[in-house]
Amino acid sequence: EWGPAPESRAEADAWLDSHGRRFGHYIGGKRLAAGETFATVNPATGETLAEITQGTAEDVAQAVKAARKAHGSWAKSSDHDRARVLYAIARGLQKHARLFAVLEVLDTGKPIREARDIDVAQAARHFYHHAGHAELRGETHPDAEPWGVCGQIVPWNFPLLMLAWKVAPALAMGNTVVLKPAEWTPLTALAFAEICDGAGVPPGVVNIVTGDGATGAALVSAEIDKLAFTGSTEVGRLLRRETAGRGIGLTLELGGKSPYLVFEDADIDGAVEGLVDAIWFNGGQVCCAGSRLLVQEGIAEDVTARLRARMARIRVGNPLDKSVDMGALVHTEQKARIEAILERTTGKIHRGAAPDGCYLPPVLVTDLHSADPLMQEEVFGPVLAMTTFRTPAEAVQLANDTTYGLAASIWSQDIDVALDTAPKIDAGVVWVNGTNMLDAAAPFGGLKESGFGREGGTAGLAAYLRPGTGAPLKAPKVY
Ligand code: TXE
Repeated sequence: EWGPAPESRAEADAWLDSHGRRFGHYIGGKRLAAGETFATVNPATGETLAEITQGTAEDVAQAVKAARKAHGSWAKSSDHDRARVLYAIARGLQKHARLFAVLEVLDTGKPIREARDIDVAQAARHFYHHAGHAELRGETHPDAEPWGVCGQIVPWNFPLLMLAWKVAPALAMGNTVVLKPAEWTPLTALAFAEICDGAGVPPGVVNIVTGDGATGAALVSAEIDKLAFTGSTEVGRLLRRETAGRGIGLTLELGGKSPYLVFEDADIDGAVEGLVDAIWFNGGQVCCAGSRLLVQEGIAEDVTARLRARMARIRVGNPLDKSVDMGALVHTEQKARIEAILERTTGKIHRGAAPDGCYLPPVLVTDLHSADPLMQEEVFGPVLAMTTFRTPAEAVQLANDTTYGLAASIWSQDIDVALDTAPKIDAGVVWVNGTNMLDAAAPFGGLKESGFGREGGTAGLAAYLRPGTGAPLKAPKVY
């Protein structure tokens, strides 16, 4: 069904039209009338897709109140009942996979293949996974309680998937949520509200308030019990200060400058193919993108040559075209920001090909000094910065020469080299002969300036619970 022709946007357009292309917030199970609005734009075409309501502090307070009201009975509902709702959400996402995938493509510019196979598929997977955990909560966390009302703020690079990362564990553990999507990409969160209705989510358990950073700031200072944020390190730092001393739960998933180490005994073709995924997946707009390539000196020329040949075959263009590897950047502002960084670099720039418009080609920058901004700053675009190392010790030193610590990849055919290097790298996750391997069952999060706390796995569940303060839950029945 998802054949070779460009994916049709008819269903997505019909859905937008059915809302008059104007959206209000989703609060207490109701879609409110639109207030003052801003436009959300398709970066690939420049067209306005819809008008979105700019949430005020009053709107946020109303949503938090609805979430508070819903919390008592949701927290007390049986584990099985919450699991049933989460399974229904997962099935709803799968049933409407095409609508969600195309909406995501229109709003973000990412290629349809990724939206379909990763964003939507993984979002459903997160709800299935956490449905299982909801079912077992009484048994696995008998003494813990949900936090209560969770404020959740997500970025524009994986709008639906980041929503799933946050909403699924929160609901599974008995919390209610107020989620604010990013201002550039609010559409899938708004469509998700309809999945909640269809899945029997009680009114007020999930609330979506749209708006920009000011709306986010209002949510942070509202009467929430826990804050979960994914976004820039700059805002993350601010939020840590802002929430200190309030006794609320906090998880932050921030930026990165992840190293990608290729040792001279590595399978070079494998490592080059891995790089396509590490840095050009979603145009490099990925927090754990392998954006710093560190290659052992003896193979540097060979790696560069094969990488440049591979870059030339990356197809950049219309994100709805199923054969496209890299779509548009999320916004013209991002393109301008990235071009400015490239202008400042002293390195040698190698570019692939890209159409005019809000596109950038795959870019490789070589001959870099470790102090060059490209080796230090998060670009959040399709730009790979490369340098070389001589010894494994130097590789580790370079890998850790960053304020970030989100992820790392090590490529070597020698298990001793790989296992000796991995624990020396300061990163929340280290992949060996692979990259971007993420799963709902595995905890993800950063060290250093990359974040605080974990999402996914049992550590991610724990972040949505606090030690019990009231009467202990009934002990699980022993048969
Ligand atoms: O992030 P922001 P932006 C990095 C990446 C990117 C840069 C800027 O380098 O180029 O950050 O992106 C909301 N209080 N990452 O400007 O501003 C905002 O509305 C509360 C890495 O998009 O952090 C949005 O919903 N909320 C990253 C969300 O925070 C605030 C993903 C993220 O926006 C707020 C995205 C405030 N004061 C960008 N200000 C990753 N780790 O994946 C903004 N927001």
